[in-house]
Amino acid sequence: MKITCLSALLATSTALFTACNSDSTATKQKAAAQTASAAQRVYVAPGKLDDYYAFLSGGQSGGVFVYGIPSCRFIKEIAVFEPRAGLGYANNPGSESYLRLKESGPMWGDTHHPVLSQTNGRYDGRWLWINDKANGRVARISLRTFETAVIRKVPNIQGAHGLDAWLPSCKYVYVNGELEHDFVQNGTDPQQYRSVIAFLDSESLETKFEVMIVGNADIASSGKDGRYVFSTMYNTENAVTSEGMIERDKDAVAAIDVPLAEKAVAEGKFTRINGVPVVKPDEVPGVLTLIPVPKNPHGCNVTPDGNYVMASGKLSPTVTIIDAHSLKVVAEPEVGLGPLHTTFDNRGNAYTSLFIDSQIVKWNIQKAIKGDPTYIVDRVDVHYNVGHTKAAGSDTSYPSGDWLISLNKLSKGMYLPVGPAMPESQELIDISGEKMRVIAAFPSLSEPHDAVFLSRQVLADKVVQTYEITPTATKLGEEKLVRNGTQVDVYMTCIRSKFVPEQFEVHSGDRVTIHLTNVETVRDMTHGFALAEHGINIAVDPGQTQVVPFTAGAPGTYWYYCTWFCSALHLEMRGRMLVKPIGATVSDSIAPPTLEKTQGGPKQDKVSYE
Ligand code: CUK
Ligand code: CUA
Ligand code: CA
Repeated sequence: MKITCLSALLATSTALFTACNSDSTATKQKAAAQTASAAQRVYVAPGKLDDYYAFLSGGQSGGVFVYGIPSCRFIKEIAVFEPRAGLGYANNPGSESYLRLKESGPMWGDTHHPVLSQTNGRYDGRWLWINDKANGRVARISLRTFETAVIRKVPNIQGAHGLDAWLPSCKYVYVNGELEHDFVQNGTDPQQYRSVIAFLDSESLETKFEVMIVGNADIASSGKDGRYVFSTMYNTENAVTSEGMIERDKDAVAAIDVPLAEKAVAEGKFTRINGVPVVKPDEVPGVLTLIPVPKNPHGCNVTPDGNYVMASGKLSPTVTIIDAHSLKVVAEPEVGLGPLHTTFDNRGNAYTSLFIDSQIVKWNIQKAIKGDPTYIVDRVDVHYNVGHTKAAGSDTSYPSGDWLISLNKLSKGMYLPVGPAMPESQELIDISGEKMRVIAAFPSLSEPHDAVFLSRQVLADKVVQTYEITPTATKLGEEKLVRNGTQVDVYMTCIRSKFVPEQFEVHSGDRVTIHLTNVETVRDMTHGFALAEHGINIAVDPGQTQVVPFTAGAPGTYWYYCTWFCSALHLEMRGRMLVKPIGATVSDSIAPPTLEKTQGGPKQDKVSYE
């Protein structure tokens, strides 16, 4: 009845409204007021900026989605593991982004865990790391440009799942190998399967060392004091079937003593496997501690003060609270069915996502530790089957305690039906008060697993207006064609509303490379370059140079044109590649044709308007 009333108020449908008459006017007014104030909470007027950038992993989309919070407006997709013509990313063989992605593995990915860089316990707005679970890769995105800067395959890892930065320094990012495999012995004997937790230089993403584990590592969260990092393990059985993986009553949270691992590497106590120093815990006592927790835990989250690790029970209706320094279990409060991930505010509360109950439960950490039965503060229904949940700043030492996002796996009837597959759904929850309040829901492409929020103040002045001009950029007035046998390099510029050159000549079968620099100096003036019949379409942002190699096709005229609507003369922003038969005379000149030729023919004497 409550829902019907709400729809009646929104839709002002007489029929529905009549159906609600049993409810009091006061209830209706209250509902209307709540709806109105919820709308106000998320309303960001056109031209006004949101308070937060929310980075949502794109799951099978292979990238990262940027949303404005609280408006829930979709702002941008950052392409990482999958090409995007519209973003000028990795779709053109030969471009830097293409080569970087290609070199690291397949041209697609499965992104789960976005992680922001920190300095002194706060987000610093430098970098965002993201994993590719499917192909064992990690990428670093520069937040100056919101572009992928580095992608690396991590040796000895299948299923790069949990990801976090080692705090407080962010010297390493570490990534969990979720899928045990045979990199040690190279066979198919499951007894020999192992996995690793890999420590990567946080800037270059080069793997510095790994710690071997028996079983797997799922979700990651770093301690805050430069000592331990934590990972949940659901397959301590080292089993290869679903039944086998739930055999034991207990699994574990793994704690790795990072300074001790570093020391072992420095002292040569490791085995080099596929080029990487791998530390084996039985050779370095203390490097790995397994803390028993109820079977098959999932989320792993360290509290903002760095004192506790929360292992969310998944199969157990509990969250295990572990002292992050002594590694002892201090409490195991029941929270509800299917606890997956836990996040924090700035007032000592934890918020745990309950997959089976489709709820977020808010509970007080100290009360739970002290055994005070009133530790549950509030519950709120979400729609439906929540996976990750994240409160603003929860991974830092200074959470802000205002907003929480619930990343729901199913949206069922929440949006217009668009076929059997429905969009993913996120809900924005106001956590500033004692009671949580679901304020808004917004759909997204498949499928965000996790999210992080960054305050606008941190980033606003760090994002650059244009790309830095590279040494290899083509400068305005220095455009040229360089022919070397069948290799032809065309150094081209573009600026509203012209390519220079607007024509060049090659032979059929020539290897042509266009070095195209967008010489615009103002933000947002992106141009495109699509070349007919040659399978090429790229975007070039202000200051950026894109390199476009291809083989010239059959003799003929091929237009290239700008694909981004940039000016009133956008349609006129085009030029010709003139392909001559092999052996024919070609000109190296890129000068525009004489006026006479410019006009082409046959000419129309006049244009008739009848
Ligand atoms: S996770 Cu990757 S399976 Cu709970 Cu972070 Cu979704
Ligand atoms: Cu340049 Cu359209
Ligand atoms: Ca298990």
